[in-house]
Amino acid sequence: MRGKITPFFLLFFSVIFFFAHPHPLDPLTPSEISSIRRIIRSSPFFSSKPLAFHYVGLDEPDKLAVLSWQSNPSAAPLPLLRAFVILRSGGRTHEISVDLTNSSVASHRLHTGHGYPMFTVAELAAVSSLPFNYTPFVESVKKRGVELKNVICTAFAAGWHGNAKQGRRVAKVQCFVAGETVNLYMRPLEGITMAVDLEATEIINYVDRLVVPVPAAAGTDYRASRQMPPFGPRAKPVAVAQPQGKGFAIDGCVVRWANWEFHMGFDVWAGLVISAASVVGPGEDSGVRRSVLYRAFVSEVFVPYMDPSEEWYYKVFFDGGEYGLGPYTASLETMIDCPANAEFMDGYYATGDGSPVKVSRAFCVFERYAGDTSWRHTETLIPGEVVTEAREEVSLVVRTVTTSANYDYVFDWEFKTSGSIKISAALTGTLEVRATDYTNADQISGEQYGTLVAPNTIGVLHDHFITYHLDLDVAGPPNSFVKARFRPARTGGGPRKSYWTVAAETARTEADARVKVSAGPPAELLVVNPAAKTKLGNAAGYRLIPGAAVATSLLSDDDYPQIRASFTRKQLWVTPYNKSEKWVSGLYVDQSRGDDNLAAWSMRNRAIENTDIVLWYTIGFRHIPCQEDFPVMPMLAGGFELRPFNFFETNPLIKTVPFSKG
Ligand SMILES: *[C@@H]1O[C@H](CO)[C@@H](O)[C@H](O)[C@H]1NC(C)=O
Ligand SMILES: *[C@@H]1O[C@H](CO)[C@@H](O)[C@H](O)[C@H]1NC(C)=O
Ligand SMILES: [Cu+2]
Repeated sequence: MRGKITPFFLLFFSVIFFFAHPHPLDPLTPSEISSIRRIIRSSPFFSSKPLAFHYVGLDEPDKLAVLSWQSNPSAAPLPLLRAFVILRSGGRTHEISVDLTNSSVASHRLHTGHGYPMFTVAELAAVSSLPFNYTPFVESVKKRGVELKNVICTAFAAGWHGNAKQGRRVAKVQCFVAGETVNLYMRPLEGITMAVDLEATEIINYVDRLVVPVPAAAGTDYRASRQMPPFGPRAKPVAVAQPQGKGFAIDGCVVRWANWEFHMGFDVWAGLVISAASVVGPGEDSGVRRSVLYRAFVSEVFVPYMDPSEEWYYKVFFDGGEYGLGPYTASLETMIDCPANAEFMDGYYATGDGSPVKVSRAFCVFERYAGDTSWRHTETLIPGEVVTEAREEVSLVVRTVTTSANYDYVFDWEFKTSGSIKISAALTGTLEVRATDYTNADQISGEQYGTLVAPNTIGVLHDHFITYHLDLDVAGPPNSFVKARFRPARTGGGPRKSYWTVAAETARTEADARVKVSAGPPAELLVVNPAAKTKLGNAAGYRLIPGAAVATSLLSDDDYPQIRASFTRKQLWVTPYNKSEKWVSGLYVDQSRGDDNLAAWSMRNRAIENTDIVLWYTIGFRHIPCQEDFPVMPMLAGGFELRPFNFFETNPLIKTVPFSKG
């Protein structure tokens, strides 16, 4: 917060301005969202037209302006506050920049390229109710011996499968049976495919191709109240205690804890956005706060299913760009999603009609200590004593959960006092299954696209690719990307015949920086600031350490979903910072054609050495469903770590006071 004394005549203005929008990267507030709606509604162009708000978010201020504001918040003026809005009106897509400082439309252009903006929650709900008044569907339900009142329908993105003509905004509607269970995703009404027009709100194509049994409700419910004895396995409760209270403080959207400071924001596309993360060093370096990340968030979650049949081929979902992670962010609960010592923050986004909606408890923040050590050593060679010394591993976790229809994604950002940030995504929730005649694996013949996980139920093969936008600013914006390759070497003679060494290569252009983690000679992936050296002369750096989930796409290059998500061929890409390159799958993902995605931008092969760079890293899970994933799957986590490498002068935890001495 500003500590400066403000002259009286400025007080009124600055207080309003200040409390309304204290940090230039703060997400839009509910009143700002309402103002945006009013400004657009009252502009002459839109005043009398029907329109739908598909994206409303902060138009990020110029990075240099934010950095200069950050270096001296009390002196520099706040960068201009603008919102970026995507509207549909009159069958066209409009991009609008709204200036909130003077309540005006700053720019307005039409999007004429391929693809459409993300769906609104309301339009998906509207088309999901269409089948109930559609006679052929009612007949299909009757034919299957299912009661219409137990049927629940939902809308899915239809994708793009090669048609040259840009048609209308269509989606597919699929229906399920609830009734005696809440686990409707385990009971698909298989064989029925409906295409709907999202803007006319009508069914435009209906096919009932095959009748297979609806899997039974028995055994699908996951509610504790519906389980029958015997119960178990059972663990005794474990509690968290913080006898001296919480160690972090939340000031607006800024979190301060131990040696870390960062900003948390909410965006309708990405959900959680972490900005301006900086850390101070140990001992003599303390007080010197240096940046690590400027802005980082989940840019896309791409989930292609591997069943090419008529009912399933279109199931290649872009949960970020098609639906938005924000509207499906869960309201977190203590002792369910987060421990008892957590604090919560709300998020806001705009509905299709432009009004603000609140996502209560969209994020939680908590300190974690699970009895682990961050370093230890036992020394037995000192005469007369055994020295054992250790420090506790304590971290601060920021968590958000998105439920994309059947799946739940738990996104964690774990900040460690050691300077590391561990970023993880964990999958849980229910599978997407295909109903089948088979009731036993022995009956199965011919090509199957999954595993029999219950009678009449095939868990279909699929991948989850979660791509992070990581604008690292290691000790400042000008960074280089270095691949340190391990090189096996031979000695010329002597007792040892071989060893390994490292050859560091700095990537000069985007093409040098594409990395397939799972292939080729292993390399350390490093971001360094060539101008920021330690006292010993090493360049300050951060390593990106891939974790367990490193799948890349196995779809062929000419397959339409792969054309759209061509960036899933490699885990790591590096681009020069460009404010408009935020969304890895492009700005208009629904029915996109791959002409505005990371792989397309990277074709320009721009210089990336010693400049402001952005890393894009994809966590990839290849998911072969198994019986344990039924009726709800146990959490499966993957991720990566950003870990300091010559960033600090020494182990940053050498001067940390242990709990027992504190
Ligand atoms: C609002 O402010 C912007 C930036 O200063 C300026 O370009 C624009 O002309 C202003 N619009 C109106 C309507 O005053
Ligand atoms: C920034 O990105 C946009 C979208 O990819 C592109 O049109 C523009 O040319 C880029 N600017 C620079 C300087 O590369
Ligand atoms: Cu899965």
